[in-house]
Amino acid sequence: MKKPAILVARAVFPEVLTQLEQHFEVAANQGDTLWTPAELIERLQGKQGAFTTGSERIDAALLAACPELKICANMAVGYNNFDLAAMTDAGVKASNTPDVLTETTADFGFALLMATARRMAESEHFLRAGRWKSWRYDLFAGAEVHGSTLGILGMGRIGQGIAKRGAHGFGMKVIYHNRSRLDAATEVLCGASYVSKADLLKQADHLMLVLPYSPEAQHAIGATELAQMKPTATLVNIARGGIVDDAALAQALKNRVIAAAGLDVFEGEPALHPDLLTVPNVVLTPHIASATLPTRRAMAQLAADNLVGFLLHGKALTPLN
Ligand code: 8YV
Repeated sequence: MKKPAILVARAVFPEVLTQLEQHFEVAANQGDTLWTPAELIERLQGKQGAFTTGSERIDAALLAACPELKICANMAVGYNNFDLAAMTDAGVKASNTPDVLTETTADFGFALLMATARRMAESEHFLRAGRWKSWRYDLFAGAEVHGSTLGILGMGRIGQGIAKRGAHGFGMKVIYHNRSRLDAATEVLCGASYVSKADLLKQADHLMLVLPYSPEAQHAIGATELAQMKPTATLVNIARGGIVDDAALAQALKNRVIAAAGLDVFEGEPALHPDLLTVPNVVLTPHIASATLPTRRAMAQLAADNLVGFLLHGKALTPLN
């Protein structure tokens, strides 16, 4: 029997590619060329499956132009690159990679919080520039992490992982806001209490954004919200670009409306709002929250398993529709 044809849209671990080749006719992109939407459509012709990442937009126009496509397996837990309704309408299966990146991403959220609160990037730049001349009582004095109040906006798997680290590892008071409140047992497990968004903004010493992107979440944190935060507060975004109004944030950091921010995701990334590069009190990382080799391997494996499961056995492991 002829093997189904798939496209692996970005470079991937060679061993995952080898595995896929056992089951499929694979068109790969190990040179990791970033294709335009038209080039992606061209490469998807005659393909039943696609291994995608956050960089590939799967929308109604693409689906109409690729009638043989049956599944897109995203190597990411977030899927705002998918128009899920259009995929469902077109009868195209969508899958993501939940669970395998939860703890790694929560680790990174905490790392970015600590780097931001304790001014690690800013002080390292100062040191590298040869500006460290002597010890001083307030040199890069930052915000306390242990025992402070950690606010979490979005309380899914990753938010819960961060809450546990804060509550149980750092003795923090953890408050959260989410579309739906957790059950009482999970709140106890996470050491977290539910508050309104207004109280979250007002009370948090450190505010961590971990909500999925949706059009309603666009600029959930803008000038108005930043003005409600403590002037000593830290903001960390490991969720998605667009949830924070980056222009408003750069302005707020410049005017010390809040003390500092740590950002792993950006509006329109990989481009950054130019003002973010001019303020010292922000730690910037290139969307690496899930980037450990074991986790990225597990994500690639799960995306591959979704393709095999669906195209060969009719069932994706972690379907979205
Ligand atoms: C991915 C992510 O690295 O899983 C997600 O939603 O944001 C990251 O873990 C990125 O989306 C690439 O696909």
